[in-house]
Amino acid sequence: MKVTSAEFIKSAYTREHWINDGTPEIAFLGRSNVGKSSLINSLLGRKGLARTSNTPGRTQCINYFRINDQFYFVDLPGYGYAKVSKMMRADWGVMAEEYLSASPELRLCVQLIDSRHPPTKLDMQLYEWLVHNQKPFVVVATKSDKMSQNELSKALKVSRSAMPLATLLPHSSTTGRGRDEIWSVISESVR
Ligand SMILES: Nc1nc2c(ncn2[C@@H]2O[C@H](COP(=O)(O)OP(=O)(O)OP(=O)(O)O)[C@@H](O)[C@H]2O)c(=O)[nH]1
Ligand SMILES: [Mg+2]
Repeated sequence: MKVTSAEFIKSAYTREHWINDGTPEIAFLGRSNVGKSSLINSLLGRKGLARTSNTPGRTQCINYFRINDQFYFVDLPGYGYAKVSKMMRADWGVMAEEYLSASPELRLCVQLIDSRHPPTKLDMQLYEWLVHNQKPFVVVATKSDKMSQNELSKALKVSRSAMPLATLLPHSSTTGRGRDEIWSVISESVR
């Protein structure tokens, strides 16, 4: 897809601020620091549009980006960051489930996992929730540049067998690997 416009719209901290204007949404979900914001920037070819950081757990709100005046990319907070309180960890599940259930125009969930590791317990919980609730989703294995081709193939095999019902695509925001494949899944979902 050719990105002709990509614009940050807003950060929503509470449910009243979620957008529900009939525009299709693509949501990005994964543990904190897995590379959600980097994937969004890579797909859009805009370096600093979604804020990336070395401090996990930075994004605590839902960020909306309007693409080609056609659909939204929705950057959700990351889960599984050990240093946030137990309370906030429980909140993540509630917020995410609420968002995923309350967004009628949600066309695709992009679940991110770290390509170097097998899916974590929380990754598996999200995957199972998506399958159980019949949400259209694709799994992206991030940071694929951090391994050799051989290591990557082995790691992808492990993740694919843990998530047999998922389409799993490797990506790297440094090399751009996987961008076209991910875009074709996204384009299909908003057609
Ligand atoms: N080498 C490499 N580093 C990456 C890649 N994707 C993300 N990173 C790095 O990983 C760190 C976290 O990336 P973010 O995109 O901020 O992760 P996030 O999931 O948005 O994190 P939160 O918003 O805190 O939940 C940053 O230092 C990125 O530069 C990648 O494909 N390759
Ligand atoms: Mg982020």
